[in-house]
Amino acid sequence: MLNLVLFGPPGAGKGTQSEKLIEKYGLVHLSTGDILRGEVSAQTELGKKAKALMDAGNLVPDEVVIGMINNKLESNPNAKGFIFDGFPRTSAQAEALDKLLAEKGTEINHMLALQVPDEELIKRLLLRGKDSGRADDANEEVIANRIKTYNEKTAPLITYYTNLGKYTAIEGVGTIDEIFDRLVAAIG
Ligand code: B4P
Repeated sequence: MLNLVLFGPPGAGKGTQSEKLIEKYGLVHLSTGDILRGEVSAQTELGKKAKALMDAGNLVPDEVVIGMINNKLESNPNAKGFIFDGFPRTSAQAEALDKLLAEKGTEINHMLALQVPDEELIKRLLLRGKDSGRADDANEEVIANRIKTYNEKTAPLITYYTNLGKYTAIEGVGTIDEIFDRLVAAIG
């Protein structure tokens, strides 16, 4: 199996590059952001609770996203591998993911971290906010909170994966194809 964590701050291009990686490697795409937005549009109980947190640029509780990932792993028993996009975002999520994969006799192979300066992230997200309908892309204060949350809660996972010998930094500025080529070279 090939299991990849695609990592990076909000707007780094995780969703964009995941689309290309799943096509090349035939992996199952698990985006916690997409799953949560699906729950919000279906107006489920979970979606109603998640909406306010997401709109403000805060993280949804660990137990909620870990449960979602567990369900998706269970419902794809024959997958060639998974691409985790936007997950894990906290140490508790990273530890839970390792445990879930170990129970299935597999593990994360690479954590690929897209590196993009804050000014570029803000520019990309505001641009998408013009027509995405996403409240969390629409104003600079919320974007600033998402970047702050990333720095406080998510960036420490770089140390977690470095200690496991799985971390690779990828330059995340350039054309989408240039960045994709860098990811493919790192996967090897
Ligand atoms: P996500 O959906 O994960 O959102 P993201 O960080 O904005 O996405 P991404 O980095 O994928 O950006 P994209 O490729 O689309 O999370 C949203 C919210 O959900 C979180 O704030 C949180 O509330 C909640 N959530 C999700 N996962 C969670 C978890 N595990 N735990 C707790 N809460 C969780 O790219 C952005 C824009 O840049 C696009 O418009 C794209 O076209 C553009 N772009 C991409 N590559 C480019 C390039 N090379 N050059 C120029 N523009 C580029």
